Amino acid sequence: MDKLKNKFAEKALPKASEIKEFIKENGDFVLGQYNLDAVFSGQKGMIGLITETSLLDAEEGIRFRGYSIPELSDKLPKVTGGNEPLPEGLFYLMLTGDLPSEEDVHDVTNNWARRAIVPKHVFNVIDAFPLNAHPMTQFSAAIMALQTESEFAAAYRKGVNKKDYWDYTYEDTMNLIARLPRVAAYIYRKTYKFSEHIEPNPKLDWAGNFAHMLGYSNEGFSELMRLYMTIHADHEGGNVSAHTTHLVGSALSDPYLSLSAAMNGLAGPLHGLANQEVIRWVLELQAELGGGKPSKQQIEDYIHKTINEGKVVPGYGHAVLRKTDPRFTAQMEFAKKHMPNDELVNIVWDIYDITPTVLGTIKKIKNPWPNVDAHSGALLLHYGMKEYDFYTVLFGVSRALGVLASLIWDRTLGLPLERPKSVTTDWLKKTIAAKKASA
Ligand code: CMX
Repeated sequence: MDKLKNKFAEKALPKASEIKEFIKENGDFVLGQYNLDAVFSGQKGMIGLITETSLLDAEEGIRFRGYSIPELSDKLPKVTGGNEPLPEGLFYLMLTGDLPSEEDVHDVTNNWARRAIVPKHVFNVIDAFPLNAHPMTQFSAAIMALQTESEFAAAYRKGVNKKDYWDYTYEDTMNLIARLPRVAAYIYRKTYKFSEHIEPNPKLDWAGNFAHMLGYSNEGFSELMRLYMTIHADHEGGNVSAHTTHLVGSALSDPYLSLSAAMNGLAGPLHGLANQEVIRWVLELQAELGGGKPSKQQIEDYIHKTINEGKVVPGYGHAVLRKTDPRFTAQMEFAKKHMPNDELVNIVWDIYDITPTVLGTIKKIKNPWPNVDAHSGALLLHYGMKEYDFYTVLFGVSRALGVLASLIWDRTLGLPLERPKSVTTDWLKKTIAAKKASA
């Protein structure tokens, strides 16, 4: 058993028994009530999921196992000479609940490097797509192609005992995370760089190696990838990609099937695709004005134009958050350090100055503040990654860390098939009418 698996088993198996006892003792505790509005508003705020890896607060933002992003920046190990947290460390923390030592993080890096070989047929599947296939379509399909390697699916077919599900889910998760950067970089180089592929360098950390395979040798870009892969990894359980992983996994679909499904959700413009939409929106604004830096008035006019055309302002708003997303702030801090004079970054900051006030005047919008996607594209463009259709794939590689760590917990806790009740509007009308009549 590898060291992380051993550590996880030591922590999680007793925890699973403890949680079973906790449910037995408190099963009848009432958590809340919901009304018809809640049902028609996408179940916002209804507690219906257990996710151990992170918890979101509307005002404060995300905490991973109790740690905020600034705390993680301070406490998670870094590469020698680096400033950004290593995503390996965040994965360790999300999985075990403990902060990793430098050595723990090193072990995870080596563990993933050992597992990183991608079978040839996966590359063939990617190569079969036309160049105009969206990178997220290619990414989701490539994860499906990787499913031939699922140890969970193979073990299930052989008749594995339920109590060992977590073990095979762990193996699939580790293999999948190890291989995703290679798969994603392959898609990037195939689609945009004439299929001039770059072999992995197993001596590098996971995110550093990803930057290398994408073809970016600037250390600033590697640092950005470490930060990016850390802050996008998890956002509690109800967001579309996390919930999808959990839902599909609840049918005992293996981690490959679950993650591929999640990536199809992440590819939606109200979720992860917003990161490409932000840059598209800013570039269109610039193009409309004939280039250069728009004035604040021009930005304000463009926001109004967007709203009047019945569209959303990408990168702003959130289903849970009611303040500036700390993931936005973390990227802003990075930009202040590495590229304070970058024109596009400064436009993003001007948009941040103006948009909350404008959106704040529209009553129906619950959160006028920026989310994670409002800033990321400008950072990537600064280092020369101009192919914005690829940005959501970067989000997807990172998101795998959180949702798959959660899936291991799902299988450890023996969480059941998810199956909420649905009703028809007719049923609601009849039920409400009957209740009113009897009152
Ligand atoms: N621009 C314009 N209108 C917006 C808006 C925005 N940025 N944010 C919300 N609204 C509108 C909604 O479209 C909705 O309008 P209708 O009632 O006409 O449908 C209304 O305001 C109420 O929405 P809400 O309750 O404030 O927000 P939701 O919880 O329904 O949706 C989100 C949240 C993120 C989908 C929404 O704010 C949005 O579309 N933002 C832009 C897209 C975006 O940045 N998505 C990325 C989110 C982060 C991520 O997952 O990566």
